[in-house]
Amino acid sequence: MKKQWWHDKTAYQIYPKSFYDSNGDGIGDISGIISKLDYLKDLGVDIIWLSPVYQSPLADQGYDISDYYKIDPRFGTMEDMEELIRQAKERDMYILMDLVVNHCSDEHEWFQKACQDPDGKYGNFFYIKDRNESGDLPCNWRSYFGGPVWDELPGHPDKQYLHVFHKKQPDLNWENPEVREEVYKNIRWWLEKGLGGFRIDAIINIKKKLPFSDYPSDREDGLSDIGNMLLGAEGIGEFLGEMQREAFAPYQAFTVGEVFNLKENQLTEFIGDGGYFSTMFDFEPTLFGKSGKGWHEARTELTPEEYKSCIFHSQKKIGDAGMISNILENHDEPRGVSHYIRRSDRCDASKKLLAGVYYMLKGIPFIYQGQEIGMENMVFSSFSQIDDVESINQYKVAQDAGYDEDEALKIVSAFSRDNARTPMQWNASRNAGFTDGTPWLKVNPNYSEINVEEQEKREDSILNFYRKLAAVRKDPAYKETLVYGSMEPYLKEEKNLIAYFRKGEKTLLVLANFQKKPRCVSLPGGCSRILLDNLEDCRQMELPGAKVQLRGYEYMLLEL
Ligand code: ISL
Ligand code: CA
Repeated sequence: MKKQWWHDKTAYQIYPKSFYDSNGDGIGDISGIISKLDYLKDLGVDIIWLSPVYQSPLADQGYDISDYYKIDPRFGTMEDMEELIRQAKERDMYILMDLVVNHCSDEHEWFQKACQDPDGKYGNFFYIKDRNESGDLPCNWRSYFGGPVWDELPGHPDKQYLHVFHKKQPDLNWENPEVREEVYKNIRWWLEKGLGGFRIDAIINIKKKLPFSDYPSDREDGLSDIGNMLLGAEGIGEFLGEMQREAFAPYQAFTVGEVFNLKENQLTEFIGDGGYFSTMFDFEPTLFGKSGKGWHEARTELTPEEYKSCIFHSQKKIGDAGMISNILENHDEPRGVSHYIRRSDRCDASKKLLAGVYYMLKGIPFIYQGQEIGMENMVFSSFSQIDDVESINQYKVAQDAGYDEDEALKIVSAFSRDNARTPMQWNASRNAGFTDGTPWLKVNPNYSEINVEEQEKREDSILNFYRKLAAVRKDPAYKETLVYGSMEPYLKEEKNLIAYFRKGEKTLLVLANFQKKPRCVSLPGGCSRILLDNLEDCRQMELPGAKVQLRGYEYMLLEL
């Protein structure tokens, strides 16, 4: 693997609307982010990805952009954004924006013009089809947020347009070179401003299998999961390669792809040397136990064995092909500690253990806001507390599948994207210190126990453990091993133990006793140093001999 500037970095995702509100309107903003840069620097963060802050009607919380060159006034101004980039740079940090170019907003000028004149230049920026006499849709694909991907083109009852997400997110026609040029122009414009790069949204969807055709239906609605179409769509590489050459490469931009449904053997093409992206997320644990049927059929609270098999499998698959990025959660997923640790075992120790396991894997660690203090899923007591479009759809999907309202609410609660979108918990004062006003989304009531201020003060807090993880990864003595060393499982068959080596200049061993019961583990050789322990100040610990005794949920990082 050719070494790159981003390989040894630690990244952090901010969901701006819920991070920190500087002016009391209940909505987090860019000034709020600027005021927390030192906090992030202290956490060992080098790269900050902002979920969208562009001008948007916020139908999908900013993933529906109506002007790619403007900042939404609710988040601040262009000057704020420039100030953020400048202040980050001063601290040796990089800012990433979200690149949402599979679709734009139906309020974007391009779509408005397409509605005015579907046969003109902007009609070809989208996928617009005439309605035929029988009223059949051009194809039976199901949009990600429910219902057909086709909707009537406003003002044109005889025409329909394609949207694989919400109907306020019309898909851009990437087959049209003018669209692609507009996208690259925008990317270069932002990189010129000194942006570090982008997180690339839902990118696999830009290549459609054409001409439009039906796939076998997989639910009673007669529609077919988009994944079926994506399997047959060939040639995305031409678009991505072009974007890389025309827009990213000249700036050495860091890019992280949100890539689902990747075909086998495409890994090197995507993230190998000279690949389309610098890296992409590993979604194997995220996707485990989910099906196209809906959240009612998805697994919650994965067992340690299931989590282990996901991470071991993907680490092996990736090997040295490229640099992956590892996550426990993001703005679309439940909180990692709620998803991967069973309720009865959720505590500081188990949360730190989970952090230590994923952070030391090969790849770039991404921390999602609040993860570093062990924020948990929300308990939703009524459907009216849910804001997210996907949750609203899944509530209906569960009821269509025969669940009653209470059951449907439970199902949606486990997966709702709002779990991760509740405001960041800064302190124990009103609204968790997120805002002086009324927060746009209810604060998780557990903020009086789980908050940054409390954890700042406590040496053994989750927050301080995250700082220690970052410090080890940055330590010149271990950096080469942790960034480029191989990852090899150890005692894989031992139930509720997650253990693996990182082998490079040094040999390191991660041991995680993922259960309440203590256990004894034999070491493969002598241990020369304990680098981390989640239950103890490791500097005061005695070096283990041939065996190490682990308490319930104890985590150790050893140098052999
Ligand atoms: O393909 C999926 C899972 O297999 C979908 O979950 C989909 O790719 C994913 O929802 C894409 O998410 C991103 O784009 C959406 C936006 O709502 C999400 O917040 C964003 O992360 C549309 O822009
Ligand atoms: Ca605000």
